[in-house]
Order: sequence, then C-alpha cells, then structure tokens
Amino acid sequence: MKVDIVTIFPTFFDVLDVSLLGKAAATKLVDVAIHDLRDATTDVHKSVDDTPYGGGAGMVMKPEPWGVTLDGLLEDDSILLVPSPAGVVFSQDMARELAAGSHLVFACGRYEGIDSRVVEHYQQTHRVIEVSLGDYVLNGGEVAVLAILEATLRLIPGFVGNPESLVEESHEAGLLEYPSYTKPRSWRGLDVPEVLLGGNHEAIRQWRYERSLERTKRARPDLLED
Ligand code: JBE
Repeated sequence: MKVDIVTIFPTFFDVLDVSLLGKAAATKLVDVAIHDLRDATTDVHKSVDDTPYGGGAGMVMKPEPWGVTLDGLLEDDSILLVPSPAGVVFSQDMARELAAGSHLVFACGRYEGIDSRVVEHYQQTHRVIEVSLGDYVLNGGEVAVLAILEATLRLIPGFVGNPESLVEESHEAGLLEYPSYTKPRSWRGLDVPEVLLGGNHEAIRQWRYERSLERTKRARPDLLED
C-alpha cells in the first residue's frame, strides 16, 4: 500500500518512524511519504490560508496549493481522505475498507478547514471521504491521520505479529473486548476470576462473552442497538 500525507507540519509525522514504520516488516508493506503543502505555493510568504467569504472568525485554506499538490499525487485508484469534525465517523469497518485499498492520500487541514471546492472538485473523479474521529474539535487533521493510519495499517496482513489478536479485540465482533488478566493471581487484594485459572475452555469462552456484553451495555449501549 502507498500512503501520501499532505500537511503544513511535516515534522508532525516524524513519530511514524518510531511507532508504526519502525519495523522492517512494516516498511516492506507500506510506503509512506509526507508532503509539505507550502511547497505548492508561489508567493514569497508561502501563504496557504485566507479570510472566509461571508465573514466569520478564523482562516480558510486556499484551494490552489491543494489543487497543485493533489493533482500531483492522486492516481486512478486513490482514495482521498480529509479529516474534519464535519465528516463521517471513523470506525473499524472503515479501517477494514481502507486496509484493502492500494493508495491512500490524506489532506490535513488546519485553521477552520479547507475551501469546500477542493473536496467538491476531487469528488468528480475520485472516492473522497471526509472523516471524523469523533464529536470534539482538534486543531487540525494531523492527529486524526495518525489514528486512522494506525487503525488501518495494523489490519494489513503481516503488519501485526499475531493475526488472532485482531479477531478477539474490541469492535471486531461489534462488542467491546472482555477484561484481561496476567500474573500475579492476587494483586492488592484483587483476585483473577476463578474461571480463568481452570482449563475449561468453553466456560472461559462463555465468561468472556458475558463480560463483553456487560461492558458494552454499560459503556456503549449504542453498539447493541443494531
Ligand atoms: O476528527 N477529525 O478528523 C478532526 C479534524 C479536524 C478537527 N477536528 C477533528 N475532530
């Protein structure tokens, strides 16, 4: 898979080298490139934003540098992702869809967002997803891209050590994950549940399912609605 990230803060993504892409296996499976939006500006101030038509607070990112940069990156099968609090909420399902893609291009907006015509323009030729991490406001798309990328890349076969750990975790079965324990058996007066100490695999499976259901009911009842 190929991943291109466009941002005005390229060093923000230095963290990828120590987190996601530090392992040799990872670099064979994905090719990530970071691009500075300001490289596509032509004025001496390298300006990427301007005041909003219609008035209001904040600045809006100008469409031209985005057009130049994205024209140079997008291929026929690319998916363009634009993090925005006004997008569709990111999910494990979307991560699975993205993990099956061959080329992801992320456009990180800052300030009050990117001129709306950029998304409108590329929707005419490409799959464009305005995507949100959730109902809160970040300063820009960079943090969202890191989260989306981590959730997506770990689903690529070979990227994560143990494929079974992918199946059992939260959200894969539409439920939150059951609680886990390791040694010691007793810690600060709290004991590991008895059922986990025996070798009754069916009883353990049943216990874990019940805990998953209980946790989901308490923390995320919305997940049980459909
Ligand atoms: O979640 N997001 O993708 C965002 C992007 C930019 C600003 N706020 C967000 N929540």
